[in-house]
Amino acid sequence: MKVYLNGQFVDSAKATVSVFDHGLLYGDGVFEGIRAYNGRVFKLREHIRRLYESAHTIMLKIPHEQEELVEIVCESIRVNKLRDAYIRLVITRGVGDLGLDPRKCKVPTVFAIADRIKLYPEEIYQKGLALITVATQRNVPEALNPQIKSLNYLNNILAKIEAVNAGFEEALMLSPSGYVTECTGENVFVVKDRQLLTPPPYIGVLRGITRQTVMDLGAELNLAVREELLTRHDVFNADEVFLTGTAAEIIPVVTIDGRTIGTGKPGELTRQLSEAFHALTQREGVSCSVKPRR
Ligand code: PXG
Repeated sequence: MKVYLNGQFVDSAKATVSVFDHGLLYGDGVFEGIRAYNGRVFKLREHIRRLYESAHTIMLKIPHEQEELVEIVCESIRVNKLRDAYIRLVITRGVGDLGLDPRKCKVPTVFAIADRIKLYPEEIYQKGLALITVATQRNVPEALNPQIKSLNYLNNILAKIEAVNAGFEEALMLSPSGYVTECTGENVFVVKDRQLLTPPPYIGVLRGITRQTVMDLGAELNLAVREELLTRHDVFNADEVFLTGTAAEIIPVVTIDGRTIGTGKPGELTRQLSEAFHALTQREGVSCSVKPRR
């Protein structure tokens, strides 16, 4: 496998960064997880735009134009001859010294890894997932805004560890006031009386690209789509609950904290949205078979 690293494609074994890189020392950097279907990169420009927004907030200047990053992502799937792929695009503050001052880091580190997509077990799509709420609250936007897709994922990892310790695969994270936020790497949706509801970004969630895609698809299915504050009571009593994310796509949820959601089986609207989502991933996206026009 070839990895893009600071201007060139290198063998994966040689794709290494310095121990003085502040991405490693402090989690000072931003990233995107992107997916290609059948040779086309899904929502690529949306991912690149979000990467620039994350970088802008942390005052990290990406040393490329947006279209150059589009080309780097495309080239990374082309050189590895991948058609269905997962691409991790990362920009760190770069090499500095043993102090967190970002001014010491003169050159950002840029890399892109394109690998085969690791699919979730088919069973969770068929049977649905059991969630547990955890004691670790989602980061508050006033401290570290979850809209910044930063390299600092310990908040999510702590929640994941709690879920796994309790024998569950995924954690539902709450805000300090007890509102539903998101899972460790997925956004949360509720279906209730043909309304499609998801928590608003200000409560502390990533503006997921799959989330936005599903909101658009919900509107096309004539659902009333809204961002709304949700409590545990709301999710326990939903008709359907599902999760969205680039890696996960759409995962039905069938129990939360021991409460059965709806019929206890993946819901009909969840199924319709998944079908519409898969159809979209097959027909949309930036084609990487030829070099895109500048
Ligand atoms: N919330 C959080 C905290 C995330 O990290 C999402 C929601 C979903 O956003 P998108 O834009 O993907 O719909 C994410 C995304 C991984 C992995 O390797 C994680 C994500 C995406 C892709 C891969 O675990 N998180």
